[in-house]
Amino acid sequence: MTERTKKVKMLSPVMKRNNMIAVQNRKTITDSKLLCINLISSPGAGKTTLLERLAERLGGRLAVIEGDVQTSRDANRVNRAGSYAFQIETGGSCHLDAGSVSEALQEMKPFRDEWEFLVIENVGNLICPSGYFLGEHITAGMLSLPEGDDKIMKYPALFTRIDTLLLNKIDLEAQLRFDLKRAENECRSLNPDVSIYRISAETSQGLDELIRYFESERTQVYS
Ligand SMILES: Nc1nc2c(ncn2[C@@H]2O[C@H](COP(=O)(O)OP(=O)(O)OP(=O)(O)O)[C@@H](O)[C@H]2O)c(=O)[nH]1
Ligand SMILES: [Mg+2]
Repeated sequence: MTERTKKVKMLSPVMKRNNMIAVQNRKTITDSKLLCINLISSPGAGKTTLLERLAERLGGRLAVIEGDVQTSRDANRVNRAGSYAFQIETGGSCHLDAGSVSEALQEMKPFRDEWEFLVIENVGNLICPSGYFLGEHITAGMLSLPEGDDKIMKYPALFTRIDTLLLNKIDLEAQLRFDLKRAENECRSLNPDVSIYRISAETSQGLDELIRYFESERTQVYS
């Protein structure tokens, strides 16, 4: 037996257990008619800044689970911007799994009636979070322009899996050599059904359209 074969055998029960808990998470989330989005990007792409802008607009309609290795800084930022946020500190793990989200959901109970959207900000990383289903309705991958337009093909596991690509920091387009069409075409070549939004969490460009998309997805899920 090769090392590679052994590794697959060891991982398989872990993923099976993760997926079983994720299905329970989905039930908890849908029982309260929340639309859940798992937001994944590299560190610093702008996930929390986007959540701050969404919190300013959605206020009590938005609940957030923050995943970080350490500190409650991101949950504090979202709270200050006007929405509920629960912080998970993974203590070293480079991604959230369904079990940690399940524990967070239990701590968050009772859910507030006004909540419509639950965004889970995953730990900043383009590799590890892509393997773990958390129970979300939408898996969103964010790529920010300063990271470079070549990243989609370099991290295909994530960009193949996502439902939605958020190209953030569009306000910096003039200063950077980032070919938006290249990134979009490469993502569509991996993932033909992906929906793509060009946004700036800094200036709020594109956020009205993004919120309309989340609202329409929620209506579709619960109609
Ligand atoms: N110019 C510009 N800067 C942005 C934008 N969005 C975020 N930033 C900046 O990018 C930096 C990182 O933003 P965060 O929102 O903390 O990034 P993050 O993805 O939450 O980072 P981690 O939680 O550490 O993974 C901050 O200095 C933000 O002000 C944007 O749309 N345009
Ligand atoms: Mg953050």
